[in-house]
Amino acid sequence: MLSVGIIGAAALALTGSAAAEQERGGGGPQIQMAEVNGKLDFAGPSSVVSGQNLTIVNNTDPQEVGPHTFTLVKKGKKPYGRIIRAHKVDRQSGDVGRRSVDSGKKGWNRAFTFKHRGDSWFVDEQGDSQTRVVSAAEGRTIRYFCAIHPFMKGKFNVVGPK
Ligand SMILES: [Cu+2]
Repeated sequence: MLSVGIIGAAALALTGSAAAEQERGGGGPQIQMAEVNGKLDFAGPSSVVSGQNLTIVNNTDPQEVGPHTFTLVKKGKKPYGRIIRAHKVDRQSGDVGRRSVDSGKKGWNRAFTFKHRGDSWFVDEQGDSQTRVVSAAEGRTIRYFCAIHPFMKGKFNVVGPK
């Protein structure tokens, strides 16, 4: 899926931001929005412990690549209309009225579907981050994508404490 070069660069990006996170007294897993070898993608862990804080970080330049969302979804067709409405996007100006959408239990747990709202975060600043607890139960698979660059996507398994 990813070349060795991409993994290496992503690991470097993760190392740098992990250090910054530790300076802020944070820690915990992160998912980066990154541009690696000229390609936008998410870089994050394949599993996260239920109840742990998960931070999403934008490491790209919005002037060059535009904003992103980190939006929980399911497989298949994506409910763009519902995502756009949940973020209160003004269709004329493109302004985003609500950056953070937290549905269901507080924290990362609920995917957007054609029936209901899910969890999502909109970001248009480089270096900006958002932390929420992973409130999804152990055994779930969380899938996410960027509603602005739908080829940006990833998933992680929610696991129990070791
Ligand atoms: Cu994006």
